[in-house]
Amino acid sequence: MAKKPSTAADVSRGKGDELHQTAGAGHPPLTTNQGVVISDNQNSLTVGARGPTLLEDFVLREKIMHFDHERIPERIVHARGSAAHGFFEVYKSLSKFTKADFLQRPGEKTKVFARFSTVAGGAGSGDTPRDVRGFAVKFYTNEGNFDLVGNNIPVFFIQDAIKFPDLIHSVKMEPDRGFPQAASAHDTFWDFISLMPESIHMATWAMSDRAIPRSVRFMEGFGIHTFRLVDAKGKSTFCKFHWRPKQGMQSLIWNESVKIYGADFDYHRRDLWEAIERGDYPEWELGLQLFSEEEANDFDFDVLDPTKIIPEEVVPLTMVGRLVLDRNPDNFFAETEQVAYCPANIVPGIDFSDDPLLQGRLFSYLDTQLKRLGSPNFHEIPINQPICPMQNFQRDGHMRQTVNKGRVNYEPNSLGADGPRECPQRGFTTYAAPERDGKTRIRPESFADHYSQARQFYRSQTETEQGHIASAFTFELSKVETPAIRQRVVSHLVHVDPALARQVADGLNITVPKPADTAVEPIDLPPSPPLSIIAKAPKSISGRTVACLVTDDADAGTVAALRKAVEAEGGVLMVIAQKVGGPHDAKGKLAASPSVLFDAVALVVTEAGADALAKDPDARDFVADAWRHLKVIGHAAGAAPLLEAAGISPGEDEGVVPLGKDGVTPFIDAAKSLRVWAREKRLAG
Ligand code: HDE
Repeated sequence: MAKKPSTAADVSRGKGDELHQTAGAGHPPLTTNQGVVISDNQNSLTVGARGPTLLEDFVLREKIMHFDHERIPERIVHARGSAAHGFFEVYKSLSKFTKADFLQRPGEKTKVFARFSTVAGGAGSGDTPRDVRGFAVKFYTNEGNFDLVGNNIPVFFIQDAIKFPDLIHSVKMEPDRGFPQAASAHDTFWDFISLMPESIHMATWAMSDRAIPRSVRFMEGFGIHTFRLVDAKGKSTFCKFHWRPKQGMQSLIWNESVKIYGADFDYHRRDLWEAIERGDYPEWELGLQLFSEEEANDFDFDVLDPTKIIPEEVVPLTMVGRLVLDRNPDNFFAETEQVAYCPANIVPGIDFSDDPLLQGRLFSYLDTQLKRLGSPNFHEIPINQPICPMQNFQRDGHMRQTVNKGRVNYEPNSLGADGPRECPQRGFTTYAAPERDGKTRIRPESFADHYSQARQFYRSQTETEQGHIASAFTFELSKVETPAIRQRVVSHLVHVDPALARQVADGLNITVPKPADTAVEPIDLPPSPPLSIIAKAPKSISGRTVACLVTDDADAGTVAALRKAVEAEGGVLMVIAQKVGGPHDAKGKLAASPSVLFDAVALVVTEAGADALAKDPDARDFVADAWRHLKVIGHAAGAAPLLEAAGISPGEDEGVVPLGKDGVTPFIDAAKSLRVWAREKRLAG
């Protein structure tokens, strides 16, 4: 029998291994990329000990060459991101709506890789600026990869893909000065927004607390565009995708997010990583809004317009499955950086709509991967490979990994008897939507109402959230230097809500300008409570972190009781002291663990300890920030001097809770509210 020829991989792992003596203590030998064992990884090859370095040092040259090319171009948008592996489990068969195979059998799990990102900042920017967040999920189905590449806000700034480069140019750092990084609070962004009334709806969302999430675990996700589901008979149903976090939604307070930017640049990345490491797997439910073309025709907005939502009161969500993230990446670059999402990656049973923003995206993502990953073979990178069989006659190109065998690399052919062939029954067929009109460059009339849904969003918020939107507009516009831009933005806000416009104008010390011209008069739509974060806030500390500030002489029993109670609720307790270690095994050093990093704080200190801490500015900031950021503060009886040093009296409001005769339960119960919103009004004076 003829011997099977060895592959390149066989050879490298074969005989050579015997020659590669291990480097001692069980370590395999260090080698070059050609497999040559390296004898010295500390010194270059030189002429004598103090002489010049030799060009023939292939070990040095290979290592430096590889290092020089370690960076690839970062994503032009969504450059900063964090990701995790997991699975999607479908609850019930969706065969009534789609033939997509992974949605047919209840309980079936499909592997996924999800990446969350900011939009504007570079790859090295921080996690907490005010920004939209990307929410991209790659489903490795047995019919190919399906990518749902969405955001945490259900609408977008623009209606047509042709405006995307303009939008992104305007929000990124200004081209002459190279700042600000990762911030929309500057002239070019607001100049663009003020001249694009279609962006006002999304701008109102971006100024809401949705744009400063507490972590990616606590945000919703949306596919934004209308898609189609197509069943086995070819019937199409329109569909919008929603992700709902099981952890509940939670956002930061603006001042807190500013401080976290300094205290922990990687706040969201760390949070996702640590939650998965400790087995607290984040989970989202997938909800679908399903509706027919006839229903769509009856809505008072166009479902192809990506600046519009469909309120849940109009089309409720059907929950169809869950996404669980249960494994961190093994290698950030190989997986998180090299993953290539693409809205054009769909599987039979899912199809596009004519949303002009979606249509433009179908071109962009494939194109950008060529630049970013440098080769048309990026589908061969493990994180991008489908798990189902994949074969065609595409060949060659930069860094081709597959060793295709045989002489047939074309189709039709008669020489490759077992080669792949097209498959009319199983293959992807595009839904045959009737195309109606001639070629044109025109914005449909049905896309013309830019304000009614912005008003609906604003009026669906609690008073607290409305206040945050007004403050965010005021903050951002105060950073704008050109008065005419401020005026123009406020002239749009008059249509959103006159009171909002008044508040922002007052904050900017200008008079309310006359309303912007409109193509269509906005109308009053009924408020939609699910658009508010606070209205559907969870009452839970599950997945949250409680800080316990101690001094060495603190009561160990109280610390233990706190730990037990927090953990029983699914939370994490972090002990903090002026020095790490010590009698309470503190994991956080006070100066490096400001209260902005935690969801609630407990001051377990004696009176003498509190007296000492009251003299420490870090301790005073710790308490004062917790107070300012509306956190629940639990305190032992002895903590009074520390509270007072931070300007708070024990029992000052319902969020300052004694850890006393009733034990720790009242504190835990109060902490479940996550914020004492009523305090915000009192703080405003
Ligand atoms: Fe993207 N977008 N986008 N986008 N987008 C990219 O693709 C683009 C849009 C979104 O974690 C790029 O691989 C155009 C809407 C996410 O890797 C690029 C338009 C939504 C991610 C691109 C849009 C998104 C991207 C850059 C207007 C929400 C990160 C790198 C027509 C539904 C995916 C890359 C990840 C990334 C183009 C608008 C979401 C340049 C042209 C709307 C979550 O191809």
